[in-house]
Amino acid sequence: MTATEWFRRDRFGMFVHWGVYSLAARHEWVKSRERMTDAEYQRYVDRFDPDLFYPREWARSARAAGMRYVVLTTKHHDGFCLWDSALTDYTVANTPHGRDLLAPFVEACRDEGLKVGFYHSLIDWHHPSFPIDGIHPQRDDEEAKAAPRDISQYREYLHGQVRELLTRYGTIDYLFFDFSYPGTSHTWGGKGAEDWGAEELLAMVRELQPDILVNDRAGIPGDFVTPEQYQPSGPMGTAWEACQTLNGSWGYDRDNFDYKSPELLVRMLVDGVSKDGNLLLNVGPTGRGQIDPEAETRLAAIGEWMRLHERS
Ligand code: FUL
Repeated sequence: MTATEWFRRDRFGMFVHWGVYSLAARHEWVKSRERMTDAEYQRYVDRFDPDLFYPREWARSARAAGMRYVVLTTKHHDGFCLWDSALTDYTVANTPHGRDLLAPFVEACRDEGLKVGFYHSLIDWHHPSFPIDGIHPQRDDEEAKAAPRDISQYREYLHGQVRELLTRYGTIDYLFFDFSYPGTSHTWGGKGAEDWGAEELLAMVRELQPDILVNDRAGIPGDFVTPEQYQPSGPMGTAWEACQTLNGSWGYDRDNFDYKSPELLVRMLVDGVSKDGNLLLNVGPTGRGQIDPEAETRLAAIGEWMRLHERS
């Protein structure tokens, strides 16, 4: 079975947005939204100690909901890494938790028979060479803006980190690069694919993981496209996967109770499948590592619907 075949057969995956922003508990963009400096944001890094991180429970919840793959944020826009990268100190190794989070995640998924996906942000609000654009937390800091920033140094870092991710954890089935929409991430006048070195990056990815599926957000075509928070009106002429939130936020957002109903979530899944697409449904575990009850309830309800309607 080719990679695209499993993807089209499996149809339903779990997206997991999890990082130090989960401790802030008010959206994964909190650093940008509140224009925090690195020093201000450090309070979350210094307190990151997820004592309720049981990836087997995530995997079991995914499996029971009828999901067949799980995609975890290795690094979101804040630049914080969930693995002990040799290329930066800005990692989980330098938190009270002190150890890699990806290995237990990957192992738990495999044990539950789930395919393993990594999300990796192309944007990086911590790396000193990443340009300060209109969404960067330091966008009002004239001194920071005046300092020279050489995107080629960041590009090297990006490639090196992706190499680490694809060589340390065995087979990785899926990679979601995020993101490069002109006019948003590129308000510094960047060139998208060229900035990321997308052609070389993708060639390296395919060399290291020949069967991997890669999305299209590095600015060049990939294996599937990723409509975000909307359902396309029909088949897209290529493999596609809508990514959807439970409550409008990807990262844990404690005071946001604007949840979609289980009925709506099932409809989204059916809608996507009827149009030859997938659904990647997001959960945002708490800073302690737990999928909160609001999310669990919805996953369980979807699982119940699956159980009632499956044919074997
Ligand atoms: C977006 C990001 O900016 C969001 O935070 C989230 O990760 C979503 C899946 O992609 O472009």
